[in-house]
Amino acid sequence: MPAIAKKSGLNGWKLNTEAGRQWWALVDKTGNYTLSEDAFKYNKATNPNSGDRVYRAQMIENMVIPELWEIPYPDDMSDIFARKVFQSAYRGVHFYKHLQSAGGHWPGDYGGPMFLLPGLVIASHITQPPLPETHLALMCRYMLNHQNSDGGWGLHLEGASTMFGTVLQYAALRLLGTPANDIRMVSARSWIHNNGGATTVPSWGKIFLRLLGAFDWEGNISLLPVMWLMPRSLPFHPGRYWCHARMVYLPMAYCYGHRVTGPVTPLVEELRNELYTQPYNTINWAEARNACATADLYYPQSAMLKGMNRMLNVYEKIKLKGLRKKALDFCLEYIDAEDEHTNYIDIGPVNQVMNSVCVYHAYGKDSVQFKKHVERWNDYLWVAEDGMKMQGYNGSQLWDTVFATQAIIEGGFEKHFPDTVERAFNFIDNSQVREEVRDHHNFFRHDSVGGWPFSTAAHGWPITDCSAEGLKTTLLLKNSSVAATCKMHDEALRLKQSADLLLSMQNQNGGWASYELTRAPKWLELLNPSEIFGNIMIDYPYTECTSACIQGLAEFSKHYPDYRRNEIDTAIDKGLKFILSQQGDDGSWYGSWAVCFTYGTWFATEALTTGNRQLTTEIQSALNKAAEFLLSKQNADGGWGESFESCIQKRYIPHTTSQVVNTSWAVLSLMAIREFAVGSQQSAINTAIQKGVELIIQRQQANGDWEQESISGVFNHNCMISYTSYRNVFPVWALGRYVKQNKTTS
Ligand code: LAN
Repeated sequence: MPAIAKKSGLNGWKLNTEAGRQWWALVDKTGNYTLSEDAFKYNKATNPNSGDRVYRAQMIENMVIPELWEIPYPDDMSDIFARKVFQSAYRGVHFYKHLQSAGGHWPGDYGGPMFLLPGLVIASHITQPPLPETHLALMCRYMLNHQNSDGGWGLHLEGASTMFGTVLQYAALRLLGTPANDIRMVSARSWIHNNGGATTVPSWGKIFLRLLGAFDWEGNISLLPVMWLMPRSLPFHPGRYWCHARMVYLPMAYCYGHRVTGPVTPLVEELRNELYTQPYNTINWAEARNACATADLYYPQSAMLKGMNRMLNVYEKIKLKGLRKKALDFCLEYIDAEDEHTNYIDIGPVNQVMNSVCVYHAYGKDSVQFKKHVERWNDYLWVAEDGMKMQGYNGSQLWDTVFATQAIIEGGFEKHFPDTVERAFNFIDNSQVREEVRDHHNFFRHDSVGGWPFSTAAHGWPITDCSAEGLKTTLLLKNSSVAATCKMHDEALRLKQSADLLLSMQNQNGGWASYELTRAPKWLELLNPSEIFGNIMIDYPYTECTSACIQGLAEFSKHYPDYRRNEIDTAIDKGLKFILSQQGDDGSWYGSWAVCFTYGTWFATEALTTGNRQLTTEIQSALNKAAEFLLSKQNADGGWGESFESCIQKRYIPHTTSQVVNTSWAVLSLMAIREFAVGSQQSAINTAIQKGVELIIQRQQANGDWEQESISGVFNHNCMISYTSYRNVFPVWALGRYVKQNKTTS
């Protein structure tokens, strides 16, 4: 354990922000900034999710909690319960406003996956610039904090132990100086050995170990760089992959083709000895190639892929050198373009560190490219009471800001917090993509202008639903009491560009995917080599993305009724049909990006009840079924709670306790549906809403915050991810909707 471990407590860490960019620094211990270390206790046994306490403590230090009598509920609100709801929502917004950055966005912990930080530690070992000394202890603390009681680590922080998680944390902890005889390393090693040793680590783990020099090339599947030179019209051309798969397999192919390996230091030699169940030089690497630990196996490699791999590994021995060089030159050109397009942030945490290794290999450690990469490492790091982690993106800035804004204005709270909303609007305004990136079609990018990214303008990859939420929020603000101060410069042009972009991103089947059109058939999933993620090969249409696009376009048409009206109407109708087609027999919708059916159902029902459409009998019956589904899942305490296992197993699996976030989605959804419900269903819905809202209020803390409960985000069915903002935003949104619907009831 580094010597600095004891010295760098959490009380001196402070988040800096600039135009959405976020980075943590240890401020001068002698400065004014001190908080009690006691505030930052983390206990995995109580809750493996940290509560983002370090950032929150920094922001709420001087917060004064409003007394109930100071909260100004509207004069026409005669119903006692509605007043209570109003006060709770008001406190929720009052608390949350303190977390807003000067630039208008809401920073928050976006951790969860456990395979990201080790990737960075390995990259820094290969490229040798030391990670700042102040960081090392906190990184170790994070990894050790998340060790499971059986000695291993999961794919994500709530997951049961996997070979992927365990081998990577083990290697990273050792690289950061944890001795092999540390009791926690000893138990990690026995987990690894008892479960088959590191030869059974899934393919991405093999790639990381190989870069490090602790795995043999023979044991890796070929990532065939020459695929990039094939005709673009081929259905399996990598330019057709989902952009995340495309951008991760690109640097992987570069490293594979160049056999990039870090320095085999004595420590790496030790890892070779420690990670395997037999001596390193006796391992049968060809056999290891297809081995995957049972604990990890979620999406087995298909027979077709295995067959292809066998052939490709033969090709590797006879490959055409000239062609390989040409392919690798293209890979580097594309890596450079991605770096430039995203200001070296890159689309995500995996290709960020992989590209760092590639440019280090191509241009050297003193190159501008490499230095720019290293600077951006900080954008991915986050400090919370569990230590320093690497996040799933460079943040969720835009996403959190559009949701927070909608949550606040739903109940009219912008009247009470105009500055907060104005600052949020400025952030949204500044985050829209205004220019196309260089040579975007050559590098397989869809158009970007008019879109919004998930994080920051500097990252710049537009996403369908982020764009739609950006558009919708901007327009909703025009109808709010802060319209005068939330004016977008060049609004008509920019919002039309946004609508154009959304229209261009709709698939033939009416659904919207995440970043781009679906570019290849579903069978391409048979080439998914990851073993641990589902649905990564192509960009599939999603209920959530489709719902957001429908809502964005519908709002747009209200404000610009003459602009491409027929096309928008058709797009919305096709989108609604797609959503109807996704409803399960039990009336629910599967959610792909959060846990799980309550999330999907909330999105779907928002779209189906979106104004300015005719309520067809089909929609009516879908809404009735959705209500039945939600009613059937309400717990006796009034809440809803869903386990992340729902995402993995694709069937509803209840959590052991109600969750505030699930409850908020369910209640929001029921409130969207209730005006379309009839007879006895309507009164059942009303009771359910009342009980759900009561639970949300009960769970609120005196300062207006809600406790961090279980993890709520997910990607690719199997990996969970934290959305810290959700525990504040969705309760406020649900309470706000209740206020809106009950303003004048008595
Ligand atoms: C995200 C984060 C945002 C999310 C929403 C906008 C919420 C969603 O509605 C659409 C999909 C999207 C953009 C999304 C896709 C997958 C991401 C990028 C992530 C969950 C963040 C991290 C994850 C990424 C794939 C992690 C790296 C792992 C790989 C398998 C490449």
